[in-house]
Amino acid sequence: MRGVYLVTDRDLCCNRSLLDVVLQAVQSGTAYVQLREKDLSTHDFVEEAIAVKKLLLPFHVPLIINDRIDVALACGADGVHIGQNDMPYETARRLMGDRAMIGLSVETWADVEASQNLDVDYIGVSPVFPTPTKADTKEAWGLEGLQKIKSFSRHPLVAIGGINAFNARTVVQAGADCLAVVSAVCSADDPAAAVINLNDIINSALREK
Ligand code: TZP
Ligand code: MG
Repeated sequence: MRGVYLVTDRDLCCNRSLLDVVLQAVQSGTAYVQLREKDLSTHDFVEEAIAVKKLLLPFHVPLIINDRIDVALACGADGVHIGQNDMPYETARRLMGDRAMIGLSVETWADVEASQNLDVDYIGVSPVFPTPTKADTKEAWGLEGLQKIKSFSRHPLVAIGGINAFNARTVVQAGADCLAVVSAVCSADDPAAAVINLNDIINSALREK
C-alpha cells in the first residue's frame, strides 16, 4: 500500500457534495477511498456507496466501507475497515471473502499484538495525532508510537489522525505506508490540489528512505 487514503466526512466537505470531493480526489491521484457514514440511514448509505463505487470504477481506485459489512456487500465494495468494537475480523473475512481488503484500527499495543495473528490487509494506526475530526479516540500514538509499530508489525500501516501537509513527511519517515486523511482533503479549499501536494510529499519522503 502507498499513497493518499481518503476517508470521507460529508459534514466536513464545506458546501460541496461528497461525490464532488471524491471525484476531485481520485482525479488527482488518491489511492484508496473509504466511505465513513455515522448518521446516514442504511438506505441512503447503500445508495451513496453504489454511486461512489460507480464513480471510482474507471479510476481503479478501491472502495472501502467503514464498519458496515452489509453496505459493503450491497455495493460491491472492495473492502471494509473495521474498528475494535465492530464486527470481529474472522466474521468480516468470512462474509467478505478472501479477495476483499480488510483493514483494522489499532488503538492500543494489545491491539497491535493481536492484529499480528490476523490476516488483515493493513492496520490503521489510530490516531497518530489528536484530531477534532473524531471525538472518541484513545491516546494518540505520536511518531514514536508509529515507529514502534512499524518495527514490530508484519502488516502495512495506514496512519490516521491529524495528518496534513505540514506533518505528512514526518509520518512517512516514521513508517506509514499510506496516509489516511479526512479534513486535509474534505475541508481543503482545493481538494484536488491537496491530494497532489500530499502525494508529492509522500513520494519525496519515500525516495529519501
Ligand atoms: N479515525 C481515527 S482519527 C480519525 C478517524 C476516522 C479522523 C481523522 O480525521 P483528520 O481530519 O484527518 O484528522
Ligand atoms: Mg468503526
